[in-house]
Amino acid sequence: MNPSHIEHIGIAVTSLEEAIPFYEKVLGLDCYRIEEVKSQKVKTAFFKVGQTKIELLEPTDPESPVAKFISKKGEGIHHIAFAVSNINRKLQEAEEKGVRLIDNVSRKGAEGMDIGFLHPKSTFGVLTELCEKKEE
Ligand code: CMX
Repeated sequence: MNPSHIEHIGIAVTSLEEAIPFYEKVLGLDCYRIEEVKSQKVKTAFFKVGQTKIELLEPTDPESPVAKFISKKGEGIHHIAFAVSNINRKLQEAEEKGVRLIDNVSRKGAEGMDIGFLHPKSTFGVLTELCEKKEE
């Protein structure tokens, strides 16, 4: 897999409006982007910490994965995303090694990245995302 770095940590929150001030006013980070990802039924807010980002996730639909996560486990760390190259080959390699995939092929996520998820039941309880930035 050889990820180059942790691209982002996804944190589920019920309200971006309520959560953003903690990251800005207490941690002193800058919210540089807010984006709705319709396919994932979330609104996201991004902060950079070195090479890694914090991605806050607010559900936009009560049936969305993030809404279900919050109602079951409460707000908190939702997933970890690793930056990889050749994402579709990496997803295939994970499957060949016995990992259950959520996405067999990558799809578009926030910031135009290609993303694919590994199932938390195969990854010791941590929803794991692979993501790849396509050159513009
Ligand atoms: N981390 C760890 N475990 C999780 C989890 C998460 N984020 N989300 C769900 N689970 C666990 C549940 O607790 C549950 O465990 P138990 O069976 O032990 O109770 C199990 O997975 C099944 O969960 P569920 O609530 O029944 O939900 P579904 O099976 O319908 O969906 C999952 C689970 C992971 C397949 C789904 O949430 C998914 O496809 N996630 C990937 C997409 C996503 O999360 N997108 C939002 C982020 C988008 C972005 O970054 O842009």
